[in-house]
Amino acid sequence: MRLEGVELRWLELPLRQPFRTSMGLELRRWILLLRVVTPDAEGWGECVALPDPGYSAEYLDGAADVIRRFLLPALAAHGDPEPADIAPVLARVRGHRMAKATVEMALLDAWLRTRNRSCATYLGGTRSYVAAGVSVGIMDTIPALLDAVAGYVDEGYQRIKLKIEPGWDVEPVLAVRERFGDDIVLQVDANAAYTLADADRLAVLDEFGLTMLEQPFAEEEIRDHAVLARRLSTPICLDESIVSARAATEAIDLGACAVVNIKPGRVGGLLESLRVHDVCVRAGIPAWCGGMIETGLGQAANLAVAALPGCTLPADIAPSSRYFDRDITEPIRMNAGYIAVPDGPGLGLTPLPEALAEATTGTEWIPLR
Ligand code: OSB
Ligand code: MG
Repeated sequence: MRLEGVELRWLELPLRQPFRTSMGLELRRWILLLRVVTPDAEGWGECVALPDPGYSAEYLDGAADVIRRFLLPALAAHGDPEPADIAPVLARVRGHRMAKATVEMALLDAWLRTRNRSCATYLGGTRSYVAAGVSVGIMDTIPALLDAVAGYVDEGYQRIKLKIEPGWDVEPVLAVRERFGDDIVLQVDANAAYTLADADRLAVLDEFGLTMLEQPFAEEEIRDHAVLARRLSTPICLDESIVSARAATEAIDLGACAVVNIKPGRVGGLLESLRVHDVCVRAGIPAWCGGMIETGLGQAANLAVAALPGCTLPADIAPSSRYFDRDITEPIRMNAGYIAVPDGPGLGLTPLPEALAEATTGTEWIPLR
């Protein structure tokens, strides 16, 4: 695939509701897009890094810097990469997986468009609809949380995920179970806010029939997750810790998780996501596709992952209206709790010029020849 150049594009999109997690409060989403231009097609990538290094070590301006200074020159030096070449060419840069995933997503989109193939079929997706889950931020009060959850249950989401942190864990879960009963599928996500010293507190969550407890401890604390997993009946899911297929294999082998959250950005791209998926299938571990409050572009890529046969649990994929007044693509829609996997060429969605222009705060063109 011949690369003419790429455009970096910065966006700012107000969030419809503030989103608070143990990492902080988000009122708007700053986004970096990468548009790659080839003679035959353009492709789009979305960087999922947040502005601050609170979820993982990566952050938005750092990702832009790595893309500009290290990833693009490596690609340009290689010449005409095919999808399978991208990760090996970028491997001389350590880490920076979200930055690498942005580049791979754009190149893969262009490559697939040239071949008139969809990303979901290319990866091996077997689902045309994906069960949608909602990730509910930390609220100021329990009544505010119950109101929010009531709205999501009415909208038809297939499962509810509550963000938790010390001081906001057992009480909100108890309140949601009391109000909505045992029929709703409920899980919690701590974004690494606890340590093994909190094991007694976390064990109380076993009373509530949660589908999973996601990432209680820090990214590198695999052994502590394994210790907790032996104490709790609630399945442990890892998000931040699963940075690669190799990391997934080791976490599963060590008994640190019984469920895996797959995020293309966190593992360095869609092809590595497929490898993580395959590790889970071989181990008999259910997987699901996580989210990072993406635009329709990022959600289109996530939908391709969520369509894989081993992604058997509801995804953190929600309609555009959950996040933004106006998405930059045709809006992602939910129908009775399900979202259609795009089946058009490439990602199947492209930015709408007017919506894109409205959200854009800056652009930079980088020629590659
Ligand atoms: O841990 O899954 C996470 C958002 C930003 C960073 C980390 C996470 C999240 C979410 C949002 O939970 C899920 C979504 O995109 O709806
Ligand atoms: Mg998570």
